[in-house]
Amino acid sequence: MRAFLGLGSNLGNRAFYLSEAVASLRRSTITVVAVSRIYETEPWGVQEQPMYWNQVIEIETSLAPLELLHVCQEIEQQLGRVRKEHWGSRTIDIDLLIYDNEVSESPELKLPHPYLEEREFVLAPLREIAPNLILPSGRLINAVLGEGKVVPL
Ligand code: PH2
Ligand code: MG
Ligand code: MG
Repeated sequence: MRAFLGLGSNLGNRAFYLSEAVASLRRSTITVVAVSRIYETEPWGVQEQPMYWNQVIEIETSLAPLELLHVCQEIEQQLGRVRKEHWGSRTIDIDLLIYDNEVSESPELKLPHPYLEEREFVLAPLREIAPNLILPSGRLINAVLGEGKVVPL
């Protein structure tokens, strides 16, 4: 199945955490098909925290959505993620944005990602690697602009 993952880091060596996350995904059963540039982005939600670095990758996987989520969570833990405040600072966050045409409303996993189309820190890197993507709302990604300032590195 084809899926898109969103990566974010705003604690410590952000370049290291992003590249280690991609390397760890590659070492698992996941094939990384495309990797966007890194974008420096203003914090969305809770504003009093350091600037984020965000990236989106396209993957091919035979893992089911929950299995993929668990692989992502394991990598977050290996990279020192500590969950404190909701939307707070983190060394690494790996989110499932889109998984094929899967829709999930379970408490553990919401698909597509509920804020996908509002956040420019997700849309900008996603637009870069998938300019013809039709978003879950049915709109072409090139026609949708999210909120928040983002600058490619
Ligand atoms: N992640 C959040 C909350 N706010 N802001 C930016 N710029 N980038 C993120 O990855 C991010 C955020 C919760 O996961
Ligand atoms: Mg997130
Ligand atoms: Mg997350």
